[in-house]
Formats: sequence, structure tokens, C-alpha cells
Amino acid sequence: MKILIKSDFDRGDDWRKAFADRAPEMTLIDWPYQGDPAAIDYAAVWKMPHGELARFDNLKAIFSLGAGIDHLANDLSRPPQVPVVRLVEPGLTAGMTEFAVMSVLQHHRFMLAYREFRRQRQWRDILQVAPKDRRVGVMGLGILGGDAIDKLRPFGFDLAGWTASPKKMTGVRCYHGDAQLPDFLKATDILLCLLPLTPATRQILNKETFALLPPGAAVINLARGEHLNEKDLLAALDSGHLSGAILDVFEQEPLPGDSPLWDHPKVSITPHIASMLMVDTTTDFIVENIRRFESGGALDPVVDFSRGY
Ligand code: OXD
Repeated sequence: MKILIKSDFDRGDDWRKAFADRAPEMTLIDWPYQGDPAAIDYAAVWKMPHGELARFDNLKAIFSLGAGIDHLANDLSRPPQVPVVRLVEPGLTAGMTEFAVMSVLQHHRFMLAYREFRRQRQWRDILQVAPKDRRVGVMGLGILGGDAIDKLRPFGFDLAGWTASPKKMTGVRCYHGDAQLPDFLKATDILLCLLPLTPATRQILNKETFALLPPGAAVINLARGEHLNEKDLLAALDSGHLSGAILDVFEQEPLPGDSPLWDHPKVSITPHIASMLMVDTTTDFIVENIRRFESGGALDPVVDFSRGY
């Protein structure tokens, strides 16, 4: 059985070892591949050039080598009959949760402000806020958002979540849909975006949504750059309405050298590294899915492109 692989980093040897250890019956084929396209059974890809997947006539499934599937949704030539499996693996989830918790704590403990005080050689303090008085609102309560909330719980924050469709989580004020978005925003001091990118969530963080957040609120975007209008964010930071933003994803990546975000004292920037998949656990996930499917079971979770995730 042949699996075409295109991943984000040059980890070819790690992938080959992980598959050889677990599933000697599966042969990994690196992309770009010049051999017979009909010989490929499965593809495991991250940001494949559009049009490439359409060459493989006998594909049984496509695995996204990342939590997001927008790179596949945007490829209009992707064979529509081939199921796409969204990556759910504990390494990627744990990495995102680490970054999410660290970012919430950075805002909670005013670390962006202290970074600026230090730059100005100012010995200054800000009154600490009790976690119960800090309202943390998570947009998106899927695998990533749900795990982040669970790990934020022990700190004692006042937790809320917003999702497209109704969802319940113990100890979390849950809001859903466009109608409840304003109430969610009005009661959020630290906003963490972990939404999937869909037509409905594109640019959801914009001047109207920022205006609904309480003065001094802070933003974290670890999902997709397209969720956030950077110009509106800069205006809300410069007016003093928002106190800071921690951004791992951007409208254009790499972030252009002349972006005003780079030098902004209220912005923290990382180069889309909040979480990276782990080769071992990703291989477990793909091998389990293929074995189950080959013996008559179902792939899981299969993306519903009408929903966008
Ligand atoms: C992902 C990403 O979707 O890295 O996994 O952005």
C-alpha cells in the first residue's frame, strides 16, 4: 500500500522510521513524485500545490497533516469524492494547549506591558487581578479549544466559550451563533481564537467585534490569520481600547517586513509555531485510520466541507 506524503518540515527519515516501525505493509512515497499516479492509495499532505491531488486517480482518502483543513478546502480541483480526514493527534493538541495557556497567562499577568516597561527602563507595577475576576473567552470549542479550556480551568478563571452551533461544557458559559456573539464579547477580558476557518468565521475579529469587548481587553489569535483584520486590530490597540495582542498567525505569512505589527509595543509575534504535529502520534493516527478503513470500518473524523471542518 502506497502513501504519498508532503509535510511541512524536512522530516522524511522520521516519517519513514515511524511507518516502518508500525506498519511495514505501508510504503511512504515522498512528494514530489514522478512515478505512476495510479499506484498511490492514500495521501497525507500539508499545503499541497493546488491541482496536484487531482492527478491521483486511485486515492482512497486524503489526510490533512495539520489541524486545519483550509489548505484542502481552498483547492477547488481536489477530487471531491475522496474523503478528507482531519488530523486529531495528542501531540498537536498538547502543543496548542501549552501555547494557549501560556498566552492567556501572559495577558493575565500583563507581560506585554512589563516587556515595554523594561524596554523603557521603568520600574513599574500593575495591580494583580484574581483569576476569578478575569473572564477568558474561547472562540471554538472543538478538540483544540476544548482542551485549552480544560487546562485553563485549574487556574480558576471565569471561563466562556463561543461556537457556531450550540455546545455545552461543564463550568463554562457557552454562547453560540451570531445572535449570542455580542453577549459573549461584552463579557470577555481575554479573547482566545481557536476557530476553524470557514466563510462565516473569516475576519470575525474586526472593528465591530473589538468594539464589543470591554476596554482593556486582550486578544490571542492562534487559529488563522484570515480570522483577524489586522488594520482594525492596530486601530483598536492604538486607540487604547485593546491592551494587547498575541498573534501566531497572519493575513500574509511570512509577515511582511514592513508590517507595523512587528514593532508594535502591544503585540507579540511568533511565526505560526503555536503547535506542530508529532511524527509518532500522527503516524499512529494515520495507520489506525487506514487499517480500520481497509478492514471495512470508517475513517474518523471525516471533514464535512459544507460545514467547513
Ligand atoms: C495546523 C497549523 O492547522 O499548523 O495544524 O496551522
